[in-house]
Amino acid sequence: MDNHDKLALPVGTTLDRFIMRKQEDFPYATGELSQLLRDFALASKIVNREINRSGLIDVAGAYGNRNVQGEEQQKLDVIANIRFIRALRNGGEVCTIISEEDEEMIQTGNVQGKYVVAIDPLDGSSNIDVNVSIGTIFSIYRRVSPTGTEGTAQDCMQTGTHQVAAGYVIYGSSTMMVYTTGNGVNGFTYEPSLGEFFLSHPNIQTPATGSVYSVNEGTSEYFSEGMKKYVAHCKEQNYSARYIGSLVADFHRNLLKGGIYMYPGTSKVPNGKLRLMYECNPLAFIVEQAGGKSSNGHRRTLELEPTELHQRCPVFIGSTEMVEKAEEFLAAEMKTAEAE
Ligand code: AHM
Ligand code: MG
Repeated sequence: MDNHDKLALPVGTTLDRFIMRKQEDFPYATGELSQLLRDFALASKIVNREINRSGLIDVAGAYGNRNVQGEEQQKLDVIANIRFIRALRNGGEVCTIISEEDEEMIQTGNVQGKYVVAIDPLDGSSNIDVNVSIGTIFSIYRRVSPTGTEGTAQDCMQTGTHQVAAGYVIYGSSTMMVYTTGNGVNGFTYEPSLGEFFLSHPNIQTPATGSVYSVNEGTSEYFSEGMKKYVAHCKEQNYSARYIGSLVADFHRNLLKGGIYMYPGTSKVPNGKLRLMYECNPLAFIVEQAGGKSSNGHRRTLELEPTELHQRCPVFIGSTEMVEKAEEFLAAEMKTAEAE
């Protein structure tokens, strides 16, 4: 680096430029997926701003509980849902959206749109009030129904292996967007003063093993025998327990450092809590692209057959060796049950 360069360090690659470069790798790409990813980035910047201001809105009621249009202030998860849906509707590439916040499919009116999106607009939203990291999770599929018509349930309930892209935004000590289009995982950090995401974590590879396990042990009374034994194994290995209770934050930490996140089925909630379409599949796609693994304890998450928009499924996700170990404990439990 010469003296002139040292005076002003380069800022690096913006998300926009990165998406554009990637598109050039596909000679027949029309740019619609690239545009869609940019729509997500734009909406997430707006949501980031709203999250950062949320403390202020509560304190002393500086903004009151009505906005300038006289509408009542909504909870942030509702606001985030509106922001993402609006951005995707305006973008024009998406015919149908399914959202954790909406019971039914949302038709955007863009019948020519080639894509459908599944989104959890603000995951871990109970953590907003206490300043803990939260996130947005999204997943993109190519529609299977013909263009020119509204998207169908079949479009929205494809197995995870059909995802074209998936990503998340973590609103943490810094805001980051991490995504894959099936060709590795890249992470971008938001620089608020410039209003841009910059490539900060190229080609993320998750460690094959780690020393962190993340599970809500407060519910261990309801764990199966195999699950109890696996958690005991984690303790024997001197793993650290780390559970923020905000999936994106727990997942992101384990992705970078190695570890396993688990939301098992229990006697209280047999299918766990997390949603296949909005939470498990997108993160499973990302973790696999980073060299990790995700399963429901017995089967690969991405191959689970969706039967309902909001279906829940147990999830064991993270470093490959740790997920495989958990599966071993659960398989042993099944064998014992069969023998009895
Ligand atoms: P949400 O979609 O209602 O926000 O719930 C999902 C969240 C995850 O972020 C988190 O990992 C999990 O719920 C925590 O659940 P629990 O409190 O049962 O451990
Ligand atoms: Mg959620």
